[in-house]
Amino acid sequence: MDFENKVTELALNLHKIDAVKFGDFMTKSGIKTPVYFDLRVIVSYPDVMELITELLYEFAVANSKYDHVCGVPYTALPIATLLSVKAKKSMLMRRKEAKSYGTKKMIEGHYQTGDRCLIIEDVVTSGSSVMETVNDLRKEGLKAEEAFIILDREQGGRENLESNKVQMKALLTMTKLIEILLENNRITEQTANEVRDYLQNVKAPSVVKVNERMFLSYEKRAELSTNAIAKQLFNIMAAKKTNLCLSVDLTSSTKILDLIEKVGNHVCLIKTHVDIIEDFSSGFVSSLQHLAKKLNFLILEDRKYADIGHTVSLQYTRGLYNVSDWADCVTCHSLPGEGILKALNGASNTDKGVFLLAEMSSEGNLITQQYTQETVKMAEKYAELICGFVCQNKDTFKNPGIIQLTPGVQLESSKDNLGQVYNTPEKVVLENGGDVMVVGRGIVAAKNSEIQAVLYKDALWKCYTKRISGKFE
Ligand code: 5IU
Repeated sequence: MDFENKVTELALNLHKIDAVKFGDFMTKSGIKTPVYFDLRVIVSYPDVMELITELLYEFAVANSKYDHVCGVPYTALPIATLLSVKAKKSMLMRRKEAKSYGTKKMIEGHYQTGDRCLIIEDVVTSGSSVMETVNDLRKEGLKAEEAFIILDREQGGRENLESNKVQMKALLTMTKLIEILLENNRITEQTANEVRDYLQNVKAPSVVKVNERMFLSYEKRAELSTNAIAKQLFNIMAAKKTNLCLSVDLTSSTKILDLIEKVGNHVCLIKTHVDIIEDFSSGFVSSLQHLAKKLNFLILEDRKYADIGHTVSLQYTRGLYNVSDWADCVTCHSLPGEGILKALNGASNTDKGVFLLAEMSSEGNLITQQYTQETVKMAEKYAELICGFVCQNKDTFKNPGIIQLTPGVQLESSKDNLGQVYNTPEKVVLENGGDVMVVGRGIVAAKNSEIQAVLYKDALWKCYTKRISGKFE
């Protein structure tokens, strides 16, 4: 049987086993539809499974260059399995939920960075399910650029996938399916027309281009910020051409001020831990502020507040350090719940920002994917307060007005002996989506910190310009 005949047989079979139904249905997103697909039933029909496998194999898989196949959970999993066996190629499995204990692996199976992975899916409407799998594979450094699917509903999925650099090939389109069923008298002309009208009129919402912020300039993003400090920081970065934040983890105020005097021109943000300074004084704070004005950078106190709202409001506005008096922004955990944001929100009359901790750079930290997602959600109500997230991944959030502050950066990837993990500028900016990169010991411990700061500044800025040019993949 030739390919066309097999496709016809598949269409007729899908109809026969009720994997495609006509009538009045509601889609997941609440839109009325005259046609409904449920390919989950195919597992009960080995002949149909075999036919699909053969078709996918002949049509696409046999001619592709790839190292693995990966099905979009769940319907496509058994199909991917059959294909993997038929093609004698490895299969990878994507989890829907990350395990909460042990390794936080989303992808099961053995693979190497840079391996190519084909995506297998049953039905594509908007393409968002395919993108979830693609994103998880890409996070692992795998290449996912081709998706082979059984049926394209022709409602915008192909375009959405293409705009995310995924080429889609489908065995059947909705138009073709209707044509076959009509020709073989399985549906009436009226049903066919209803479906055609529906296709003309109803497009799936476009999937937000993954990480639009990855391609937008800092100037543009300043316009999109709802927090005044994020706006300022974006503008400083654009003006000074630097996305480097120096973490001045020194314990003497003179040493800190001396260092900032040398490198302040090359950074957009200075990050402090004032509680490690042995000779802290209000004089130190005024000198720091003076330098910030003179050299045009903002000040982030990396306090990582983590208590109940009431306590945090006292910690922020009172005590020896009186942080709210001088820091443009602070870091804060989401762990205690929203009260902590309420406390920080109400605490100052001047423009302030909060970087909320969504992920950490240290090995074995207990933050789970769900915690990260809930953290991002928690921030939504505080658009005027949140200037960014401290995180490690480009998919943590999408809002381009918000800043991804990423620590754990050195020119070479490495670790320290207390669990800190360092990534290179390329990895952090191009792959992981860092907007402002925090460098501490990479500069502070150098023999000549100014030369080193310039090295970091140039390397990081080069990655950013490459990133917004979109030519990095
Ligand atoms: N920092 C991290 N990782 C994190 C968070 C904060 O390293 O996940 I949240 C802080 C700790 C230190 C600085 O002050 O960023 C990084 O310094 P080094 O580049 O010296 O490791």
